Parts: sequence; structure tokens; C-alpha cells
Amino acid sequence: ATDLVTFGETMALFVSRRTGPLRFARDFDLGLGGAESNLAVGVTRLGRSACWVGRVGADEFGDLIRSALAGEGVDVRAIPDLEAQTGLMIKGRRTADHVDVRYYRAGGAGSRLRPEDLDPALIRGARVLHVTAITPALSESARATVRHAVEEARDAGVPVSLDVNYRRALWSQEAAGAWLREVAGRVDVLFATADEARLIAADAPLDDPAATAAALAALGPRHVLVKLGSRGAVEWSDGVCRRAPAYQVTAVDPVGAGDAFAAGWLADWLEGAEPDQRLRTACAAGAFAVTSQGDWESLPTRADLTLLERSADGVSR
Ligand code: KDG
Repeated sequence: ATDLVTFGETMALFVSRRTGPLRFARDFDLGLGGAESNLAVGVTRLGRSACWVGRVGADEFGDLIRSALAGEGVDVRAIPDLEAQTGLMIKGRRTADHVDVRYYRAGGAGSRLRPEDLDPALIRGARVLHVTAITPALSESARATVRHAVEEARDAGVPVSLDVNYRRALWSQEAAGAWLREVAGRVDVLFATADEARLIAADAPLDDPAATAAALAALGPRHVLVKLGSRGAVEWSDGVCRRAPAYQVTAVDPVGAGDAFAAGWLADWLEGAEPDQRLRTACAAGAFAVTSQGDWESLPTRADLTLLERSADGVSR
């Protein structure tokens, strides 16, 4: 059986090589990205098995997604949709310090996911089900798929993990907040940034991450992770609050850091690692994700993780 099962929309990703307004872009790198498949790659690189389910177009980009994820060792269940194309994401850099992401995904294959696409036995046999709040923002059927999967998992006693991943381009703060408040009490693990936490608990204090985590935990999840970017993260688990600093790295592209953090935490949780250890692994994986271009390519293996502790001069021989 697979350790972790997840599902969602993965898109083809065009990344402009130039900094400045996108209309002056000339060359693009082609890749792929999707919060849930990024996470599945992260978990796999850290030695646990992961399965990703999603709809893709019967097109080149669908083939790219299938082969890239399979190449990473993810158990890929990419369902070809004959009536819609694979969605696109375009990433530019308006300034050296600002990455902007545009979506061309409305009505795309990935948004057409529906409950029947998920094999109940797959969920029931997993050790954890991971979902994000991107999927419910894609379509009615995608939202129903999340509800259905969460209920299936709960019914089978499979823990559910939820990473908020709020996407402003897809839905309003109010709509996201309402959905999140409904679901937060039905999950075991909850990942959020401090801003995302306020979508769920509007009066969560902005400058007190431990209190924010406690406010989210009061809604039901056994583990709450509040991500603070370059300031590290806070974990609230079983009434105990822990804090870990971020690793100091040179940030190149912040997209995908949250997925990496969740992958690190979940991989260690699946390993049965100590709480302090899994929080460090989560921060380390997040650090790796920001060090290079691409939403998932620089996700660490176990061997990579030791690079952050070693190499005072930045060289390994
Ligand atoms: O977390 C990174 C993802 O956001 C990215 O890879 C694409 O799923 C995606 C989205 O909706 O932005």
C-alpha cells in the first residue's frame, strides 16, 4: 500500500528566463507544477511512497506530467480527460525579487476531477490522505471530490492532512475561509502560513504564531503547523508548542516552499521521527525548495538534508 495519497491539479509551467514585464519575455523553460504533485515528489525523495491522482489533457502537457512524476517514483494516476486540455501556469519575474504567477487553468482538465476518479480502496489503504484548499476552489466537482475523499479517509481511520495553500486568483478570502472552517475540524494535520491562519480564525494574533497555532488546534486538528517563511515555523501538537528557526539559504524562487515543508514534515511523521526532528526536516525541505528555480525540482533527498548541517565553505567533495 502507498504511504501517502494525494490528488489535485497539476499544470504545465512556463518560466520566463528574463526579469521584467512578461511581454518582453523571449525564452521560456517548460516544466510542471501543482501543489499536491510537488508534495508527492517531496515525500518520495525522502523515502516514503506517494500516489498522486489527477486529470490531465490528452495532450503533450498531460504526457509531460505523467512522465515527469513517474520518473520521480511517484505512483501516478493521471486520468486523461478527452474534453479539456491541461491547464497552464506562467511564471515571470517582474523584478529580481518578485516572482509573479499567472494561471490559464479555468475549465482545464485538472479542474474536472470528480469523486468517481478516486478509487476508494486507494484511500482506505493509505497511511495518510493529503489535500489542499486549491482543489475545492477549482470547480464544484473538484470540491465534491475533496469532501468525498476526506469522508472516505475518516471512515477508514486514515489520518487526513490539509495544507491551506490559499490562491487569491481562484477564490475570495471569504469563500476560502468558510470552506476551511468547515473542513478544519475534520483533519488531523493542518498546515498554514500566519496569513492563511487568519482566513480560518479571523482573530488569530498576527504577531504570535504560537497563539495562532493554538487557535487552529482548538478547531480540532491534532497537529498544526504555522509556517513563518524565513522566520521558521511553529508546531502545535497534542498541547505542546515547538518552534524551529529557518535555515539561512539564498532564496531564488519561493514558490513551492510550503509544499516542501509539508512533504518534509509528513515524510518524517510517516517514519515515526521525534517531533523536534520532523519540524527540522520540514524547515530543511522548505529551505531547499527556495534555493533554485522550479516549484519542486530542488526538493531534497535524505542525503541532501545533511548538506545544510555540513559544508562550512559551501563545497562538498
Ligand atoms: O505551491 C506551489 C504550487 O502553487 C504550484 O506548483 C502550482 O498548484 C499550483 C497552484 O495552484 O499555484
